[in-house]
Amino acid sequence: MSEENKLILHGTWSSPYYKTVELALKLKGIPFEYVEEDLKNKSQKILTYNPVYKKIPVLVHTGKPISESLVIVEYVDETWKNGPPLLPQNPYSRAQVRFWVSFIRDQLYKTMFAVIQTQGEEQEKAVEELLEKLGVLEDGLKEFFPNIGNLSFGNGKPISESLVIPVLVHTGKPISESLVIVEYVDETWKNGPPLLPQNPYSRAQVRFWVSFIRDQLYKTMFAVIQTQGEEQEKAVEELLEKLGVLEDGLKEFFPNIGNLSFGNGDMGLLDIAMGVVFGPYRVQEQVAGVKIIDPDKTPLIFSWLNAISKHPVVVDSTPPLDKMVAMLKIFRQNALSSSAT
Ligand SMILES: N[C@@H](CCC(=O)N[C@@H](CS)C(=O)NCC(=O)O)C(=O)O
Repeated sequence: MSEENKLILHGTWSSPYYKTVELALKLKGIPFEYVEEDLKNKSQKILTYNPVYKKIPVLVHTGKPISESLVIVEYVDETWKNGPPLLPQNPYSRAQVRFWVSFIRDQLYKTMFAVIQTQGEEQEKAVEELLEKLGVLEDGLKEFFPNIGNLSFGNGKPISESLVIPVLVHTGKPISESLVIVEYVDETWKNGPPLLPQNPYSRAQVRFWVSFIRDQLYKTMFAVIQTQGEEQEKAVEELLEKLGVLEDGLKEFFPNIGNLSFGNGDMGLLDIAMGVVFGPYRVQEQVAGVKIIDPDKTPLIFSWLNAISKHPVVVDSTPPLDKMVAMLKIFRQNALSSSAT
């Protein structure tokens, strides 16, 4: 392998997330160098390559690191077009694969671990929950992958997702999960402006930061609105810390985000993910009675949110301010009174 095409995978043999990437690379026939990491004593490389989560797997391609197993798999599929595809070509089938992969990861993994980590009555409950979720998966497979007994492409060829194992209705076919829908829209309508960049590494960065915003920021923002006193102070502190992590990531990967994530005034998936929760941050600050977006501490995020709020599509679809304030006040009040009882 030439130096500039060097591919290094950092992992731990027992990790399902590492296995996801290992299988994807092997199925595509891509040679790589493997570095086993000791998670109890993480190497400096992991801390540098994945400063946000400090987790494996990390794939390093031509010196550039990519984190998060499913982001890596999509990157691999988009970069090496020669080997067998890891996702089907048809946008609707791709949406189904992404939907069920996220169901497996968000619902099944956790419940499976709960079964292993418990005993007695607690374990019985976990088993019941797992069986119920497996039933949901079984029904989904019956509908969307009836030939999965012959793997998910139905042709006997293994692909990684079969191993790792709002609703949009288009031509009568439903698609669920907001981020799955956005990728479907981008792949189906090619005429309008793209929602993801074309370059696979930039796409991986967008997917990584979208999942950070969704998994880390949304929850903490809601915690700020739903709490008060000391509990709220803690939530604000956590949110500011996470916004700092995002600010650093933006500085490195999207330095022109003050002019939106494409850098040219166009909005894409990353701007949508941030805009839907943090777009009305002034309303949230007013209702929660705290300051969240500080132009001194997080100047890029501040200018980014301003650009999002001025985009004509956003201006057109933003509800009246007083309506948002009233709705959020009720939301906060309900949360505070239910936590008081
Ligand atoms: N969402 C991540 C999860 C990765 C993950 O949880 N990795 C674990 C090993 S299984 C890890 O590195 N843990 C170290 C830590 O939490 O400090 C992915 O899909 O890659």
